[in-house]
Amino acid sequence: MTKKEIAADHPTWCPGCGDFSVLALYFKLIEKRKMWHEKITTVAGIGCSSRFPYFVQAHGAHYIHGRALPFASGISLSRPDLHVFVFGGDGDAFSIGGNHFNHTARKNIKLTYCVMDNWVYGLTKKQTSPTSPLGFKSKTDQWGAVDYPINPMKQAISAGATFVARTTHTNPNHVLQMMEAAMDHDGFSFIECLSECVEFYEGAFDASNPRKGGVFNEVPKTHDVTDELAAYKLAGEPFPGSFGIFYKVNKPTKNAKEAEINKSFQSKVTGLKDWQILQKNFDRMK
Ligand SMILES: Cc1ncc(C[n+]2csc(CCOP(=O)(O)OP(=O)(O)O)c2C)c(N)n1
Ligand code: SF4
Ligand SMILES: [Mg+2]
Repeated sequence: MTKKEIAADHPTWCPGCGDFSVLALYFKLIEKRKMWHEKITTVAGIGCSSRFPYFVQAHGAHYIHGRALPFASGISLSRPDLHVFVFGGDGDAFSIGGNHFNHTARKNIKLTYCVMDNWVYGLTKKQTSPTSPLGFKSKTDQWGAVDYPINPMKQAISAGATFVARTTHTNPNHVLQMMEAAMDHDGFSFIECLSECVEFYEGAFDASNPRKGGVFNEVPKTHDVTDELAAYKLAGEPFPGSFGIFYKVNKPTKNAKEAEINKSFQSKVTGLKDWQILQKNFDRMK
């Protein structure tokens, strides 16, 4: 597929929004990997960033706020031939969807979750999000945020995600690199992508952008991506921290485990029609 074939509606984001960059690189990924239309699944919750599936001409769903991951898990478990991509914001992922984030990570469901973190609720016009830094003035914290922000990288690692990476929309090559590596990972792959909200949090990530006088440091080459403690330490660096793959390990996925159960069960029901198998299950539950 080419970008021309895969682009749908014109994105409704504000001019200059970081989310444009993530979408452009998703198109690039699809082009580069020569993915077929019917093999692309793009799922999102609610938020500016979650409007993502509208702009992709392929299968996808703009689902309920914070519930993109359970919906995407169902697709991933029932359609092993698809790669499932989930896009969303920091509010969608870590506020209302915080519990699903932890559980999808620990279950190691094969999908790629890219959180476009802008440190604010953009769609609803500037409320404090779980990643807003202390002191951030918003409509919900007019004197400045008092709650300690969460650290998405630490949270992903401790929840059991098997691929954890960090990137920023101002470095397109790096975003693409992270998306490719995430897609190739057999398990739950999580990317925190800093994506500036130019409307409600302008300049939030300048310190990570060399064009704005900041620094973009890649994860040191000596870093062992299988070392959980080292990954956790990287995640604890003060902003702007490091960018790249913090953690990556191979563990059996829920997909593989369920496929195994299905295979062994199928031998017990050979010759039966689907509805008879279902009936058997209902009878068992009586
Ligand atoms: C159940 C429910 N609660 C609240 C809302 C209102 N709401 C819509 S988007 C959003 C937060 C969006 O923030 P984020 O996920 O960070 O996305 P962004 O717009 O910043 O990309 C909220 C609170 C909703 N749509 N549904
Ligand atoms: S409000 Fe912010 S996050 Fe939403 S489209 Fe505009 S710049 Fe992007
Ligand atoms: Mg946000």
